[in-house]
Amino acid sequence: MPPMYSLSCFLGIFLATATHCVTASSFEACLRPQLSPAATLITGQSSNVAPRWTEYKEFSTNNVVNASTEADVQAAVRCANKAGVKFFAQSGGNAWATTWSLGENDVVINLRNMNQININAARTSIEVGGGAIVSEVIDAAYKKNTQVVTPNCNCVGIMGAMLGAGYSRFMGDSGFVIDNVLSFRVVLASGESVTVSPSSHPDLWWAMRGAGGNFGIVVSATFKAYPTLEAQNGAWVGNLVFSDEKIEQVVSAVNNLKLTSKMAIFFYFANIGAPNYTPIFMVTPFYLSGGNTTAAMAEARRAFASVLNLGPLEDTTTWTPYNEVNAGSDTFCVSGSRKVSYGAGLAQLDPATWRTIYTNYSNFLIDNGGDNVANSLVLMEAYSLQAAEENGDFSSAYAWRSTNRFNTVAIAWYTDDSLDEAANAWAGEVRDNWRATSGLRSNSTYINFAFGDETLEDIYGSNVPLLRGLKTLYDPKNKFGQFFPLYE
Ligand SMILES: Cc1cc2nc3c(=O)[nH]c(=O)nc-3n(C[C@H](O)[C@H](O)[C@H](O)COP(=O)(O)OP(=O)(O)OC[C@H]3O[C@@H](n4cnc5c(N)ncnc54)[C@H](O)[C@@H]3O)c2cc1C
Ligand SMILES: *[C@@H]1O[C@H](CO)[C@@H](O)[C@H](O)[C@H]1NC(C)=O
Ligand SMILES: *[C@@H]1O[C@H](CO)[C@@H](O)[C@H](O)[C@H]1NC(C)=O
Ligand SMILES: *[C@@H]1O[C@H](CO)[C@@H](O)[C@H](O)[C@H]1NC(C)=O
Ligand SMILES: CC(=O)N[C@H]1CO[C@H](CO)[C@@H](O)[C@@H]1O
Repeated sequence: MPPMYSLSCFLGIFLATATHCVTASSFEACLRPQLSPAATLITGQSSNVAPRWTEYKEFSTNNVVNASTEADVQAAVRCANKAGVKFFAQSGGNAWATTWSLGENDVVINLRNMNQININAARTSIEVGGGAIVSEVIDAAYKKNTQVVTPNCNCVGIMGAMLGAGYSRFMGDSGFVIDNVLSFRVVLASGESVTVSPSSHPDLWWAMRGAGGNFGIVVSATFKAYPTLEAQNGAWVGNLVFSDEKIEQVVSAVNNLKLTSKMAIFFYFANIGAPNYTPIFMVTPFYLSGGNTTAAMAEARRAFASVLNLGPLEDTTTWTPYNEVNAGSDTFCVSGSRKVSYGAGLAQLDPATWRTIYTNYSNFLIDNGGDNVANSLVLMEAYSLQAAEENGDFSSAYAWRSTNRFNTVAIAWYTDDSLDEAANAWAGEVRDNWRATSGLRSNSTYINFAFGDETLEDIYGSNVPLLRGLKTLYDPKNKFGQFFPLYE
């Protein structure tokens, strides 16, 4: 083999003439004999896994390992290390940040088929495979009349969300997804597997719950589950459509709303399409109600009276079973297209800022031909942080547990890459607007909502030095270097 080949592989340069790089084929030769019967290694240019949520800055690798067992994941990590190629663990495929540096010869370890779910007899704990997504966990829990704290969109990978914190409308009584995990099995950078829990590798237990992408691959995890009755396994949820004239009043009411443990509230600017592309202003309240009864509905409406009293044009709120609560956001889950997404955390909602954002969003739609960017949207989410705060700011590496009362994201959604510049300009300006009136001392952004250009302090806060120390201990060569890496 000419030395040129291995050098180009090392540099990650794509050579059209080289059918197989030395490093790539040595990865294959190393891994194939070790894979379990149900696992597959897919190589070549058509080997990309199913489209990721966004194609913007999407990576493309020629090696995908469909892992099936913990040993498959260990072997993939060890062989990648041996061959000198980078690897990336994927479960739901939704992360939108632009921090990747994967090349053609690198490896995706696809965990998606490791989606086994076991609920214990008491229905108080659930063991979940490293590639399971939200809908799979909810469907299993619903059948057993129990509830699990999961993200609000069916397509999201449980572990992908959990490693950053995991916001959920069900979190008011029990905290983030990271507050509900009991232990996890992790493959480290060396290929060694360990159990991580409060009593086993407590340093990783702290670090992985907030900065998890830097330390290991979770092959399974056990979470708390909350038994309930079928008739009570659900929530009051729906859409309130407001006239845009009420933006200031509604924003102010949401800002002043005290979110008790059963409550959550989102609002959106979305596009209703041709001919005017006038944005719609929609609010989606959520109340963890005690079933489909008149009394429970009245309790939910009382909790949101300050918003409901502002007179929505449309109100579709209704009791919804647990396994259908996320259905309203299924359109948000659709993969493919370019989705340039800039997020920010806020301590307050400033009505004038939201007016500016509404106007600029409207202009963005019109200036870019409406239909070309039709699914673009602006989103605000507010959760009850009651239980999360009780656990204390230092209980995990997630730095913004009690400071980010609101999480926001502006998403430019389109297919034509000639719109990249306009998309970044618009969504970036929305983020500037949010940051300027956030009420926070720093630009504190939830890792899973961040764009990718943030500083490490924006993401990890004052935990950066401690996390870097642990990174040196567990991953000195920065093998887990694809998602907001603590080292360049
Ligand atoms: C439609 C949509 C809805 C969302 N809703 C919510 C929400 O309600 N609450 C919330 O908190 N966030 C939400 N998010 C953000 C979400 O948490 C992030 O996009 C998250 O990174 C997605 O994880 P994934 O497994 O789907 O994606 P992936 O791209 O597969 O993974 C994300 C990151 O986690 C790593 N990773 C994935 N699985 C593992 C594993 N088993 N072990 C180690 N590393 C792993 C990957 O390497 C990558 O760095 C949403 C995002 C989208 C697109
Ligand atoms: C690999 O797994 C994905 C699911 O993530 C599946 O769609 C694909 O068909 C699998 N490929 C092979 C060759 O098994
Ligand atoms: C809730 O109760 C109302 C009134 O009894 C009924 O019309 C509706 O179908 C019920 N909803 C669900 C999801 O069961
Ligand atoms: C926050 O980000 C804005 C740009 O969006 C920047 O001007 C400002 O200096 C940043 N604030 C801090 C404290 O770094
Ligand atoms: C790009 C764009 O339209 N920006 C505008 C957003 O709104 C503010 C306030 O109205 C204007 O000053 C910006 O020019």
